[in-house]
Amino acid sequence: MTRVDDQIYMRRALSLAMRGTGFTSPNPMVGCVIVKEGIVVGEGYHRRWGGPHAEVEALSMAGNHSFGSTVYVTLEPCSHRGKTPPCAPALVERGISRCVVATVDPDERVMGRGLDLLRTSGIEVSVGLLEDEARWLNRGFIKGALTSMPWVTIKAAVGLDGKIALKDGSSRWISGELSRVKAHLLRSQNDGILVGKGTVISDDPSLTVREVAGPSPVPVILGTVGDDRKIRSDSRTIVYDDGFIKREGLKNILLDLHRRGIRRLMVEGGGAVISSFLCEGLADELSLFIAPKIMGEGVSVASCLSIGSMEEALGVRTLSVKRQSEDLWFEGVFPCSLDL
Ligand code: AOF
Ligand code: ZN
Repeated sequence: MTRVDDQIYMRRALSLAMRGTGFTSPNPMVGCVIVKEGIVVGEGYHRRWGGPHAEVEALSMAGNHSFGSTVYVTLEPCSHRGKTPPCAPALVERGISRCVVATVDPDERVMGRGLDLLRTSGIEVSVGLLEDEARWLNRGFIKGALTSMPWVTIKAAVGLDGKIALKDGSSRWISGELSRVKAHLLRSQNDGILVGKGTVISDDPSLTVREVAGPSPVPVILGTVGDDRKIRSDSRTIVYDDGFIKREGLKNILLDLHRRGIRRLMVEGGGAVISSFLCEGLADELSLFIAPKIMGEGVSVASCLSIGSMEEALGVRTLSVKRQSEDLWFEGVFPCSLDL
């Protein structure tokens, strides 16, 4: 049964979870709030991979107030011993009465076992409050658990006529300053950032997060490029050479990136690379900055995608359209994406 205040506390737990953005992967972001007699007695979130889980932080803040309390947690409390002791038994030990969970943990070591343990210990459990928000927040973690591939977001800046570059390849700058800051924020939410060798050769991008605070994702290059490129100065850079791409294909590259701990991957171009992700149905999300400029002849965002008829055009489900100063920012999901 959901109570009136449950939503408020779960929202708080979700906003705590978000503080872990960029630092928890390949673990999920998780937030926890403990409430006793209408008073918040404990709060916590998973701050970084390998660190204490959200519930443990919140329990330690609550002290003895945990007895008889209600616990709000954005992900099912874990039942396994990983790098840290399991949370569900800790909640039982600390005498909580009720546990409100946003969504189950798809990790095969947990998958409902945490909830079972709470229930068999006599704790009232409810699942599904603000579930859509909780699943969306951890879409990389959830897709990873289900498919062993990262969640792929195509990000591009285009003019009004959908071009990502002029005929001669120049693209600096299409979108305005505010959009570029936003793009850096998006980068920091991803564990990896992938570009094709064409982009590395022509633009020499550094692909770092500079405009906002936050970690820089691991650079991933499709194709061989020279050592003089800025991106090569990052020791974490992953390069798939031309032979590997031909032999293994994009899907295996995604499986490999997941093995390396990447749960969210941003694909930043160019047109050929974006087209191949779209062609193979491997893209989940689109984040498009649209600048009020007509660019004329040039490279279109999906330049190598050949569509035979309008019925076959790739539909995108719109999530939001926002204004960023003079630009528009479109966010959507592709039909082949998991239904999160
Ligand atoms: C929770 N609360 O705050 C998190 C959970 O290696 P470990 O010990 O950090 O365990 C990682 C797994 O634990 C991860 O795959 C997911 O199933 C769960 N994460 N669970 O109860 C948390 N971060
Ligand atoms: Zn845990």
